[in-house]
Amino acid sequence: MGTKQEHTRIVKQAAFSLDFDFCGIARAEMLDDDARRLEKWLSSGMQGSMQYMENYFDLRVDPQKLVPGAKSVITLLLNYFPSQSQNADAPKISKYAYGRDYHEVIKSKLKNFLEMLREKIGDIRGRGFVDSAPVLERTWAQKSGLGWIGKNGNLITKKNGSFFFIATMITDLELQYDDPFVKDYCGSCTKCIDSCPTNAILPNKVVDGSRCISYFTIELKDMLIPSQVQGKFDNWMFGCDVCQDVCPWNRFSKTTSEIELQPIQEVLNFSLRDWEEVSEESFNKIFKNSPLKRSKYSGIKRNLRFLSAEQSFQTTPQSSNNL
Ligand code: B12
Ligand code: SF4
Ligand code: SF4
Repeated sequence: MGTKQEHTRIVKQAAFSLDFDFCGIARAEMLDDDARRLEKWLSSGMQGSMQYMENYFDLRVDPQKLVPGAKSVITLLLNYFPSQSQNADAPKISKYAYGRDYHEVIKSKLKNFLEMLREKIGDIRGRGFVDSAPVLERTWAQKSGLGWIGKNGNLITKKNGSFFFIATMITDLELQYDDPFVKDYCGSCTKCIDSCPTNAILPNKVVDGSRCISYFTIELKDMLIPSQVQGKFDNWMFGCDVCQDVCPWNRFSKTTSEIELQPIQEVLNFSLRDWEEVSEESFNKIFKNSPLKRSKYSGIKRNLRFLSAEQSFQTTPQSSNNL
């Protein structure tokens, strides 16, 4: 077996031994088409107040600028589809946030991944990323053959749908590259576009981040959510899963076996009243390692106020808007 082949086998074996569900590899190269798409997205203001999306444009579209000498981008997927659901009357939380913060879970796996590769292959250079770095993770997943970008903007696997986190490792190791996933299995379906409560899904797989409920409930730091979206949140308090819940490919989701991602009991059991009454001290204690800490107590309270105003809005609808 050639060295490249042998190294590729080691990489994939290490990924599966750490319980990643899928692993694909792409050549580390400049992303020209994505640079154009990203530029258009930014110039249309679709990042809203997520200013970090405007930073490091050059690094975001060129892995060799992010990791000098980079040859390969390894993409790893981790399934987070939970086995249980929330209390039915509770304000809704996106499934990705049921368990422990995935940044922590995946960072520790990436550290072990690199150690395993160094042990078996030698002194390679590698940097692991999940979410917070200037890396176009969905693009790399598609380029590594793991799935296609759906009309809802998410990376969808044909085998198990889209409820996956994406992580990448950029390395100077030369590997065998997987074929990009060229097919698109959305066909004539438009369920996600038709169901998005805030009309954030635009044609050509463009999602306007600044209209997405996930943005309003998690990323927006203002103490007020704009009144234009009042009446549209459908009880989502943290994130939104509508465009994935309606996707026919998510019929094939299977429950995650990752222990760290098992739901925090309060996420499942809290009622609306519990959410309204929880103290800041208890919130910080219960959600210390949860993705909910990104919104902070004040953000969750803001979202609850918005949802409660929304209830009264729905009973007395006012002017319409074009969102
Ligand atoms: C900013 C961000 C957001 C913002 C903006 C969303 C957006 N559309 O960009 C907000 C806060 C709204 C958000 C929401 C969510 N997010 Co988010 N988000 C990110 C982040 C940090 C950057 C995304 C980005 O670069 N956006 C800029 C746009 C232009 O890029 P893009 O959407 O990725 O699109 C690129 C490709 O899809 C490709 N592309 C687009 N069209 C086409 C067409 C073809 C033919 C091809 C080949 C390629 C292609 O080109 C685009 C740019 O070049 C990534 C992590 C990361 N570093 O990548 C996570 C990430 C995309 N989010 C993730 C998740 C889970 C979510 C939510 C589901 C969370 C939730 N339940 O509330 C929602 C889903 C909303 C949606 N429908 O997109 C996951 C996606 C997993 C997956 N299976 O796809 C990621 C990868 C985080 C992770 N590490 O797991 N998110
Ligand atoms: S996450 Fe919700 S608001 Fe955002 S694009 Fe999907 S359906 Fe629309
Ligand atoms: S709901 Fe339909 S159009 Fe949207 S991503 Fe899924 S298959 Fe594609």
